[in-house]
Order: sequence, then C-alpha cells, then structure tokens
Amino acid sequence: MRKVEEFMRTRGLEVGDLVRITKVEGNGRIYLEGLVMPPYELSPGETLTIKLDNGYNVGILIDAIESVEVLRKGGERDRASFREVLPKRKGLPNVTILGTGGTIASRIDYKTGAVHPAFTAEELAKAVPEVFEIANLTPKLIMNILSEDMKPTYWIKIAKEVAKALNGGEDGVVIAHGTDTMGYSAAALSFLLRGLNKPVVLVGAQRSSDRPSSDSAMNLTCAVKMATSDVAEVMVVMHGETGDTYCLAHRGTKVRKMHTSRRDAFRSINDVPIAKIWKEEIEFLRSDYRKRREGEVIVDDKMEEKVAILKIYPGISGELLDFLVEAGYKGVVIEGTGLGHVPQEFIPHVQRAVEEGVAVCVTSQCLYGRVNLNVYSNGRKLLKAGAIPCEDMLPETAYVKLMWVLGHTNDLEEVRRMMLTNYAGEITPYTRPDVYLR
Ligand code: DAS
Repeated sequence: MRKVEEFMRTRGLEVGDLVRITKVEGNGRIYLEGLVMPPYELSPGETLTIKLDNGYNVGILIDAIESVEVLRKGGERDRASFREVLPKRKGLPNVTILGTGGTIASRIDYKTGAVHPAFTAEELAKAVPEVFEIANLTPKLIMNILSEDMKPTYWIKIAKEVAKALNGGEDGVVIAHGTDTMGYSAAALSFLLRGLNKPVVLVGAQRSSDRPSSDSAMNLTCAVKMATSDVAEVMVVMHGETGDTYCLAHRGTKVRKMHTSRRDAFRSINDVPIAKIWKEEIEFLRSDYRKRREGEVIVDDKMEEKVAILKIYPGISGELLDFLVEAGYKGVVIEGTGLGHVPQEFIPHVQRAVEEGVAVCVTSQCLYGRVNLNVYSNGRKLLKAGAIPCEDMLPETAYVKLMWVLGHTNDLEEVRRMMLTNYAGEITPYTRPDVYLR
C-alpha cells in the first residue's frame, strides 16, 4: 500500500472529506483547507491531493503534514466509486459527458514526466464534484486519444454517440476532448449533426487535471453549465482569460486555438462568442444563436476524406497541387495570402485541378476578415480558373466543410453552392469591425 493510502486509512480520511491541513514549511506552518481527492494511480503516492475552494488541486507531501482536521465528512455522492453512475437528482437536467482523451483527461506520468490520456469520463466527472450541483451526469468513455490523433472517422463516431444521447432524452452533451484539434472536431460536428436541437459542448484543458494550475475543473464546470442552456449549437467552452474568472462559449465553426499554452487559447475568429460563463451564471453576448427545440438529431455522416489544406507561401511550386490531383484528392482548401491570393504561376495548376474535377476552395491565412478575389488581377485570374472563394470561413472549417460537401456531391457547381450556403454559422453576412483580436 502506498504512503497516501496508508495515511488516509490510519486517519479515517475518505474522498470528499473537507479537511484542514497543517503543513510544516521551513520554520513555519501553513494551513490549507479543501476536499480530499482520490489519489492518482500513476503518482508515487507521496502526496495527498485536496481540491481548494477555487477549483485548484494541490498535492501536499505526506511527510510535510503535521496534522489533519476533518471539518466535514464527504457525502455518499463524493465517495461514489469511479465505476458508479451517480443517482439522478430530481429537477436537475441530464447531461452526458463523452470522454475522448486529451489533456483534460490526462495526468502526468511521474515516472517519465510525460502527459498521458488516463482519466475515464467517470473519473473526470468525479474529479470535479461541483459539476454534480449543475446536472445529473452520465459519463461515457468513447475513446482515449490525444487529439492530434483525431480522424474523420472518429468525428463520425462521436457524432453518433451525441445523437444517441440527445435522441435518448439527454438535455445536453459535453465532449471532453484534446485542445490541439478541438476546433476541427467542433466544426465537423456542426455539419455532421443535422437538426441539432440541444447544446453540444466540447471542452478541454491546457493543464492536466493533476497539476495545481489545471484549468480543467473550471472548464468542465462551465461546459456542463452551457450544456444545460437553450443554445442548440455545437460550441467550445474554455477559459475566457488567463485567470480563473470566466469561460467563453464559442460557436463551433468560428473557434480556433490561438496559443500553444495560455489557458485562454481559444478565440472566436470573425465572430462574437455566444456567451460568457461563470460557475453560477451565463451572460449571453448575442441573441441570434439557434434555440433549443423538440425534434430528432440526424447524423449526416457522408464525408470525403481525400481533401487537403495547402498553405500558400513565397516560392511555393504548383507541383504540390499537381501531386494532390495525381494522388486522387477530390478537394483542396487553399490558405491564400491576404484577400485569398496565390502566385500567378500557381494559377494554371489550379485551372488544371478544376478541369480534372477537383474542388479548389480559397480561404485566407490572415484568418481575420474575408477573402475577395475581385480586387487584384491575380485574384480575378484565380476566380476565372474556377476557384471557390469561401468568404470569412476559417481554413480548417472550410476543410471540414469541403469533406462533408464532397460526401454529398462531386458536381463542382453544387459544391460551390453548398460551400457558400451557411449551415452552422460558418459564414457571417459581413465582418464586424469589433471582432478583430477580441
Ligand atoms: N496533445 C493535446 C491534445 O490532445 C493535449 C491537449 O491540449 O489536450 O489536443
């Protein structure tokens, strides 16, 4: 038995107990109060973990603990084993949490220091007891991967699990997901889930749940809160600023991870976030979101996977596009410069691709603003070559949308019509000046 289990056993400590700990620090003492958390299997077992009132988890070396006072024994709910599904509380909404992996569901492997997907959805939900005050949770682990390993076939699997939960009567679904490709998955689910009638919220973390600075507790709490709202859209909920003050709910087709490590890495691009969320309340930032309604969610899972994104850069050779055409790719999203431009010697390669039936869509690597191929001569030539300008769509949203559109048709005029149809807020009618770097 590890030191932490022995320590808890001999002092009669149980998960969920509210304790005050006296810790020896240098020549002095410090006092910490919090909820006893379950020891992490992967740790050496030298520390007792408690959850402070602000949601942070703190590991305290057993050897530095002078005394522990139990202020309140944990309730049955806190002691529930990781394998139990909690009894439903009358009057609370029902939310399914689908686990797919990522940092939010990971912990540090103390042997190697690497972060590994480890939590089951149950453990994730139980690691943040406050979420049980917001909704009855039904956790379900559907995969356990880092999101850089996400695939279109996994998007379809997730969409089917979401539809099953919502059509089965759940009031909302939360998807615990890695942050690296969360924007892609949020966009994909926005197109795959037709007739969406309840909230679907993707949530992740920039710090693993077993680190004191973890953002997972607040992100998960705000995500569950948003899943009980009347927004019938696919959203991403993550920190709205670096401090533990509020989260933002972003529209799934307009959100992007814009920083490698900041807790507020996710930003709405060319759009206003749907809401600010605190643990207790939601402040809507707009009213034109799709509202909760009756009905059945359908998974429209036809997707063409032979689609690529090609970022334009000085000196790029058109042969890269030729390679994609010869490799049988059916669609290419060009991340053009500025208003959506490519070098003029690239344009004949676009023409050839279109003539061979490949859909070539144009977005901008500026991310903010919208493409306009009518301003400069190279843009006009690109239009003439048959390229499809994609308004203010993010490149990754256009990529996912083109996969979904090409799953339905390979007639290039129909592809153009569908790419320029607004299905899930991916295209805004005009670009608001106040959304730049908001
Ligand atoms: N590797 C990252 C991912 O799974 C970790 C994370 O940020 O969740 O997206």
